Amino acid sequence: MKENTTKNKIYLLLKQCDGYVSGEKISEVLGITRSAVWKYIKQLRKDGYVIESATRKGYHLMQSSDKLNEAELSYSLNTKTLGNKIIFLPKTDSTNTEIKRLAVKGYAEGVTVVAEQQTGGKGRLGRMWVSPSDTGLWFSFLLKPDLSPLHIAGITLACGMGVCIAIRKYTSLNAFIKWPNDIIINNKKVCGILTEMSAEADKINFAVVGIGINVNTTFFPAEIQHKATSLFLEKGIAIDRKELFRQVLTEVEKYLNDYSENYGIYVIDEYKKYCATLGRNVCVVRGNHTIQGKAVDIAETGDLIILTDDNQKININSGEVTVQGIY
Ligand code: BT5
Repeated sequence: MKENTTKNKIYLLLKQCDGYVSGEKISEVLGITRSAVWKYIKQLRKDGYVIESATRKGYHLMQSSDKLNEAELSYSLNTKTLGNKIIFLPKTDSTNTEIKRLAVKGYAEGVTVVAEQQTGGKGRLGRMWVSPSDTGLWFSFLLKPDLSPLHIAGITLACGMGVCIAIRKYTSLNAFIKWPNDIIINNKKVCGILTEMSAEADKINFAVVGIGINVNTTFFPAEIQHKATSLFLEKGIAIDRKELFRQVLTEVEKYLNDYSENYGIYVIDEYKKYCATLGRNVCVVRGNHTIQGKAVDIAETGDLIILTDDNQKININSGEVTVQGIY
């Protein structure tokens, strides 16, 4: 951990400086020997950073790597709570599971785990989330909201709103939301959100929100090729994952705060503007029968309201919804 921190500090010193930084200055600022500085420079190069060295001038960071690390992820992050502590893991089973482990250890609200790769990425209802290395953003954060478990759906919707807006602002792509929480572009899924919670009858003990975004993915396994896309595939250029991460946390925090303060009135209104499900024909599986109808509204609770083919309005709060024209 200490090694990592020193390496990150050297990285930040180089990043914040336009030209060369001498080895002497780095060793003075960080209180380490010149040979230790050299050791960390070699490690940074191994991580993919291009760092030039010149006699008597020192070191110059030429090019940032696309590798994720704690220092880069938190660099100029202006959120108050989300990401107040960032833990980066090169590989883990699932960042949601990791956050649950931290919650049990008593970690504070806002702690965020980012993984380069997930070996057991989870979707809802035991489904799998494909999370290969070097391409996506797979992360989760811990919330301790002063809300009843009835509000958990609203929390997910607020997070979906935040991701949708961050993607729009950062990439100018026309992202929409497929209810409840898939972010789609050109009718294909670019992001999924998994919210889990530990709760009592009237109180959420903690909630874990996990967000998976296909950022620079170029290839998907055959079984999801028809429905998955990435920001790279849609935009045609590689996207800076760290900058996108910061934007997503910023927007998500904004919508979450708003949700806690106003119980979703504003969030739901905004959500409706970006919800691709509304106005389309849908099919919902409930137990062993299916309901056909048109998605007409989103309730304040976050439920999807459907006008059935026999003219009844029903609220859907979970279950699989197939949306005509999407997937
Ligand atoms: C979701 O579930 O969409 C929630 C996904 C949440 C993933 C994040 S990553 C960080 C955190 N840690 C975790 O372990 N999970 C969270 P659901 O609506 O059930 O959708 C799952 C379905 O999406 C799968 O059955 C596939 O059909 C499809 N899918 C799997 N991987 C995908 C990918 N990378 N891109 C697009 N679609 C995918």
